[in-house]
Amino acid sequence: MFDKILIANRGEIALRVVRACREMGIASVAVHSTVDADAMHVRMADEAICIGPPSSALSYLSFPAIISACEITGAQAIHPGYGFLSENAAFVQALEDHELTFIGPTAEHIRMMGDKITAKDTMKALGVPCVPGSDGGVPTLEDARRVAEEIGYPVIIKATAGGGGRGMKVAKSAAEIERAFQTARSESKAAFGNDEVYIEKYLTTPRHIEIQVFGDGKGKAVHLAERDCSLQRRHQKVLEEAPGPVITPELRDRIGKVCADAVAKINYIGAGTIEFLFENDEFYFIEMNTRLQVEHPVTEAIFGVDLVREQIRVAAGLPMSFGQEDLSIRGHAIEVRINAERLPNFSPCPGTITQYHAPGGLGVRMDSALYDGYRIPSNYDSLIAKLIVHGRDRPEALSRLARALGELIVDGVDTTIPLFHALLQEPAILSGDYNIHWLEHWLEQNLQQA
Ligand code: MV4
Repeated sequence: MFDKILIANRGEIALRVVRACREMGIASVAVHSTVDADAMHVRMADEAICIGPPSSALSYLSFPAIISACEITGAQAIHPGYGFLSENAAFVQALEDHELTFIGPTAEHIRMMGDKITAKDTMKALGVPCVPGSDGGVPTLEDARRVAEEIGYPVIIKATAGGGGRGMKVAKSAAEIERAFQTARSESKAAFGNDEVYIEKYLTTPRHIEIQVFGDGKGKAVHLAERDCSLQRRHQKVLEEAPGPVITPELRDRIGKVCADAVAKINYIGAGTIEFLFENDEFYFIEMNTRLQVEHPVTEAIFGVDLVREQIRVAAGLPMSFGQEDLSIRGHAIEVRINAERLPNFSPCPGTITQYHAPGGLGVRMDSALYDGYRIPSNYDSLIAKLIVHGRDRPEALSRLARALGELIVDGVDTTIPLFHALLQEPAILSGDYNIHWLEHWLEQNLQQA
C-alpha cells in the first residue's frame, strides 16, 4: 500500500480523497493554486504545496508542477478526482515515466473511451447495446445523407472527439442534414481540433441512466447498479438518484451483468461509468467515463461501499474488497448539486460565505469544502457542495432531502438551493416521471419570468 498520496484537485472532491486516505492510514498531500491557499482541502490534508497561479492551466493542470510536488513530498501515487487531469491519457503516461502511480485507469483505456467512435465500436463488440447509427466516422455529406436515410430521421451528429454534449447537432429531416453536418464538423474542429463526426438515431425523450462499474485490472469486475441523471441543464447535472426510479431489478441485473462482463474483458482497472440513454425499456450505450464521478456518493449510499478506498486499493495492486455477490441495494439515495450561481440564468456567483451551516442527522451526507468566511474564487467550477440523502425508499429520501435543505444555511452568495425547494414541490419529481428534457422545459416555464 502507498504511504503517501498526492491529490491533484481542489474543493469537495479533494477533501473526499483526504478523508479516504486518513481512514486508510495513508498520508495525503494537497496541492493548491495561490488563490486556494486558505481552502479546506489544504487545511485538512497532512501536507500542502503551492503549485502555481490561479489559472488552472498553470496549476491544477500543470504536469511539471504536479510531478514536482510528488518528488518534493515523496508521494507515490496521485488521485486526480474528477475534471482537471482525471481523463488525460498524456498525464497518465507522464506519470509512468516518473514511476508514479495514477489512481485510475490506464492511458490506453482513457484514450479508448475518449475517442467516442472507438468507445462505441469496443462496447458493441463486447455485447453492450448501442444506439443505431453509422459504422464509425462519417466523412462526407453524401455519407451522412445515406446513413440518415438508412436509420431514419431524426438523427444526431456527434463529434468523435466530443462528449458531454459538445459538438452535437440534431437533424429532424432531410432538409436539415446539410446544415447539421457542416455545423457539427466546424464546431468539432474549433473545439477539439478534429472534425470527425458520427451519426446516431436521435432518441426524442430518453432518460440518462449510467451504470457504475469497477474493475481490478486483472479480469475481475462488478457493477454497482445505475444512477438516473436525467435532470440536467445545458449538459450539467443538477440532481442525481440511485437506484433509477424506473429501472426494475430484471433490467438492472441484465444491463449490469453486460457492463461488468464488458469491463472485465478489457481488464479495466478502477471506477468507471457506462452511460446509456434509456427509452421504451431499452438501454442504448452512448459514452463511457473513465473517472470517479461527481455523483458517486449516491451509489456509495445504497451499497455501503467507499469507492475512493477501492480505487486506492486496486491502484496499489490489492484485490477489490467485494465481489458481485457481496453487493446489494439498500434503500434510495438522492444528490443535489449546490452551485454558487444566480438564478434564473445560473450565472456564477463567486464571493465570501458569511454564514455556513451544514445539515445533519440520519441519512444525510454533506460533501463540501465550505466554511464560515470562505471566499469562493472566480477561477473554477461553481460547485460548492453536494447534499446527499439516503432513505429506506424513495419517498423517505425525498422527505429527508426537503428536511435537510431546510437546515442548510449558505449566506453571502446566491446558490441553487431555492431551485431544489421548488423542484420538491413538483409532481413529476415526486413521482420520478421525468426525462432528459424535463428540467429545461420546467426552467423555461417557472424561472425565466420569476
Ligand atoms: C443523444 C441524445 C439523443 N439521441 N444521442 C448529450 C450529452 C451526451 N453525453 C449525449 N447527449 C445526448 N445524446 C442520441 N442518439 C440526447 C442527448 C442529450 C442528453 C443526454 C443526456 C442527458 C441530457 C441530455 C440533454 C440533451 C441531449
